Amino acid sequence: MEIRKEQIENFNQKSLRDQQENWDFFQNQLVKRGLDCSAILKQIQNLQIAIPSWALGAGGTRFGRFSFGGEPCNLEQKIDDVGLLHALTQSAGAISLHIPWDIPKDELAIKQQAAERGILFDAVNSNTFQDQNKQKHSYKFGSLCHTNRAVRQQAIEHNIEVIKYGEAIGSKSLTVWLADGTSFPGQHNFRKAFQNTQDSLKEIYQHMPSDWKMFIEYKPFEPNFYSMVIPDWGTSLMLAEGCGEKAYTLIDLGHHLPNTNIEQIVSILMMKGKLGGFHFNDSKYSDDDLTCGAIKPYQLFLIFNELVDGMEINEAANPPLAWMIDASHNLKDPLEDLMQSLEAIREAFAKALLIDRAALSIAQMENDVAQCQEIIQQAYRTDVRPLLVEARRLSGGAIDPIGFYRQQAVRKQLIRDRGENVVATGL
Ligand SMILES: [Mn+2]
Repeated sequence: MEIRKEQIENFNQKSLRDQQENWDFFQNQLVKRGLDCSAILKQIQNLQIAIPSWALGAGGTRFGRFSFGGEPCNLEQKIDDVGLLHALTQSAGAISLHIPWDIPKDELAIKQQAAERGILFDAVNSNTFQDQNKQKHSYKFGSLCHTNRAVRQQAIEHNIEVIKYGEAIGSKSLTVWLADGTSFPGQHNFRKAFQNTQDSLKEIYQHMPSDWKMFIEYKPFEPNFYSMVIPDWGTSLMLAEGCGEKAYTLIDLGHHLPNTNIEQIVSILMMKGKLGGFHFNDSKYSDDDLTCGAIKPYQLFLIFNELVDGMEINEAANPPLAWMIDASHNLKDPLEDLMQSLEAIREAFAKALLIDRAALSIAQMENDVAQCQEIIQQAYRTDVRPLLVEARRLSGGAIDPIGFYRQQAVRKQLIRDRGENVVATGL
């Protein structure tokens, strides 16, 4: 289904006056602080977050999966869903494909369908963490790190194939996440596993077009519980540097041990020009894949503080980042959940843009610790919702996307069109 512009405009009518009042009040606050409203508004409008093709259906846990009804069961329907999200929020202008779950069959038609909805193709993701039908060698004991050269070669060739699919649809980057690791001490020779992985990545890297980037994602544990070949940002950075200048580290918020200072990692990687991409989600314990901002919104803001700092101060060093939501939806309607995530990301970004960086720098130089906190929290405590709504409204989106979605009973229509018992591809 498609949402027409007039539908959104009609829906917005009833809250236009309230929004105007809120926006006037907000603008006054910003002017008093000496901030440039129109520049900030533009930055919010320009922030586009990719939706992964595997996040549009119900996610499962290893104990079970509960379907929703109306889930997209092919790539075309997934692009439709992202189109719907983008029409309402004006901030989901990209989709990230997972191969082989979502192989484009008719690339031209897929590209055209996406273009009509204002959707670009973000990074393509390879999958060597499960075995596919008719696959010759198993990844049970690893892929790019495997002790057997033939298994490594098969995994390398899969990644090269993913690059080819990506090229055909206009992607410009490859994300590699490996489940490779061990669950028992002694199972691996750590050095050999690392070296095999480095050599395999180098070979994949050689097959990337010159305007492509490779993102290397890390994770401390799971599915393996004793060691992972790429457990942390340091290892990812070493591998990226070993490959070359087009290889970067990718941070997934859920891929850290509890209480890791992720914002510090962001800061240092950006200083080195080696932060390539970002996967957003939230968690209480580990890789919980919950809605962004649902558990630790202050941490998300502090991360954006460093991202904004890195983008503004260090613009030349670090290339533009690839943003993506990497969450899973076990309880909520995936589309509503994604709208909540998009809004939490925009909120953290907007608040980070309000930080008085010149004053913060002075307070830091003077070691005025209380003042540093005052400056940071002054921005954090600002209610930026009128700004988020205004940016979305000006771009043609809904003042209240979830309100629109519910009023129009979109999920009901999707169930009517696609059926109650359909299951999206993915985990
Ligand atoms: Mn991820």
